[in-house]
Amino acid sequence: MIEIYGSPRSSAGRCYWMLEELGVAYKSMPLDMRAKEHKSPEFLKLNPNGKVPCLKEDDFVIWESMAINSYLADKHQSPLMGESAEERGLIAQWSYWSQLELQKPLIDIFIQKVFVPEERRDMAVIEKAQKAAPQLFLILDQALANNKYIAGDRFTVADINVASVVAIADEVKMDISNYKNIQAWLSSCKDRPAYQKYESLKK
Ligand SMILES: N[C@@H](CCC(=O)N[C@@H](CS)C(=O)NCC(=O)O)C(=O)O
Repeated sequence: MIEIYGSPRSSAGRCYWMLEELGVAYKSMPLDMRAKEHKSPEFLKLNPNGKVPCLKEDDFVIWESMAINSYLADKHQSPLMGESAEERGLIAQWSYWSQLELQKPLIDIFIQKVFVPEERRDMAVIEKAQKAAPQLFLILDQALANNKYIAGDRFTVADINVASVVAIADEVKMDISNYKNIQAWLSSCKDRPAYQKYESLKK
């Protein structure tokens, strides 16, 4: 049985979405982050980084949310993994890009706004991130001008990965409504029953 550590509200969320897309059985293993269960010796044996998500399936353990998603799609021989070397290349390209480029400014703002008390907030960090984000959203918007989905005309694991990073904009109240192609793509992702199931798990 697949065990997924971390709540659907965390970086594990994209893995819950993936599991729902695949329709496979799994067990949710939420950790009490306030009680630092993610730093417990038992959990550090699974993920030495002390972070969620982490997935355990029998004796196999894997961490890093996007690697987990690729593993799941591959293991279950899902077309979401990509059907050609080119499609798989683009899926990797956009997944890496979303974590290494787009997520950085969004998380910088998130940390300042959610974890740093107002009087200690570093406005320079927020301003730098707010300046960097539009260029990145423009790159994504332009890519979606000709493609219905991230890697072409089919929904793939790249859409799960990238949409879950784009969703951070909402959490930090960044207005991205003027990126029309992103909005159209997001709404087709959100129409998916698996996405709706995953959203319901957050409640
Ligand atoms: N790159 C990792 C990031 C994981 C991550 O930062 N998870 C956060 C929760 S959203 C966490 O566990 N933080 C606890 C900590 O850093 O101590 C992934 O995508 O899996």
